[in-house]
Amino acid sequence: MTRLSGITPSGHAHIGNHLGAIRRWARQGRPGDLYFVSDLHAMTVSYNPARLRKLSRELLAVLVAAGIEPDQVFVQSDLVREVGALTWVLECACSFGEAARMTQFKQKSEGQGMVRLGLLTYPVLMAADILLQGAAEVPVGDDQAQHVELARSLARRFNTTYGEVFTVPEAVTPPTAARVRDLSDPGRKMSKSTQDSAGVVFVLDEPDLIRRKVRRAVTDSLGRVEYRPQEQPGLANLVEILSACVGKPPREVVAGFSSYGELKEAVADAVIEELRPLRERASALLADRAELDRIRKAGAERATERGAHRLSSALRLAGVG
Ligand code: AQP
Repeated sequence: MTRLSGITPSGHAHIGNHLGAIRRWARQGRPGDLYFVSDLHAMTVSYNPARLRKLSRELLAVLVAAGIEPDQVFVQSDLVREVGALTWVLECACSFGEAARMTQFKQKSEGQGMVRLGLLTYPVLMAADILLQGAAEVPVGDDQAQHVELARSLARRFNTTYGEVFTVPEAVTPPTAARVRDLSDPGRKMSKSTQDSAGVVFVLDEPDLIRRKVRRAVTDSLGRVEYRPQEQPGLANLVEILSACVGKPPREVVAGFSSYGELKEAVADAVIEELRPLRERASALLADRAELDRIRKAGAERATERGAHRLSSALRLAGVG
C-alpha cells in the first residue's frame, strides 16, 4: 500500500520540517512509501525561478541525506507532462464551486496582489499527484485534509463516470509531532517561507549560526525553568525541540537546568548534533552533482513508470489521447 508525502521547496528546510516530518519519514517509512519535492506547488505564489530550481535540488539532497531510501524520492516537475495531463483531466471532472470552497485558497489568496489561478486549482494538481501514483494513504495535517477529500471525490467521480482507474485515497493523520515554533516569535510556527530567518533554524545552517539563533531565542522574564507551554511559550518551544532531539519527554528534559542560558546551550548542542550527519551527507551529495543527478533521474523514471498505465487508461476512458 503506497503512502505519499510531499514537501514544498518554498524555502530552505528547517528543524521543524525535520523533526515534524523528514526524520519520521526516514525512520518510520515503509518500503512502498513515496516522498516527493513538490516544486510545482511552489509556483502558486510569487517566486524566483532560479531559487526554486536550487531549493528543489537542495531539498532532494536533504531527503536522501536524512536517510530516506533514494528509490523512494522524486521531484514533482520531472513528471510535469504526466501530472499536467492528469490535472487537466481532473479539472474537467471538478466543479468551480468545489475548488473555490477550499479553505486554504481563501486563506492564501488574502492580501496577495495577484491571485494566481494555480492557487485555486492547486488542490487538483495535488489530486493528480496522489492519483497518478496510486497512493492509498496520504498523511496530512488538518490544513490539507480538505484537499485529500477533494482527491477522493475526483477519484470516485472519474471511476463511476468513465471507468475504474483510480485508487480512492485515504487521508491519514500522522503521529503528533512537536509543532516547532519560530524562535523569534513563539506565537507562530517555524516556516520555510518566513521573511525574517533569525528565528528559523535551517537544517543546513552551520553550527555557529545555529548556536547564535538559539541563544537569541525569545523567552520571558519569569526566570522559571519549567515546561509550561501556555505561560512560557518561547521556553516551552526550546524544551520541545530538546525533547524531540534527545527522545525524552519535555518535563524530563527540563529538569536539571537552573537558567535559561544553560538550557539554551543544551538546546544548541542537541540541535547541532541532531543535524550534523544530515548536513554532512547533504553537503556531500550537493557537491557530487553526478550522484544527485543519478538519484533524481532514477526517481523520475520510476515515478513516471508507476503512473504510466493509470494516465493512459484515464486519457483513453476520457475519450482523448
Ligand atoms: N514548524 C513545524 N513544526 C513541525 N512540523 C512542521 N512542518 C512544517 N513546519 C513545521 C511539516 O513539514 C512537512 C512539509 O511541509 P510542507 O512543505 O508541506 O509545507 P508547510 O507545512 O507549509 O511547511 P513550512 O515550512 O511552513 O513552509 P511554508 O513556509 O511554505 O508554509 C509537513 O509534514 C509539515 O507538517
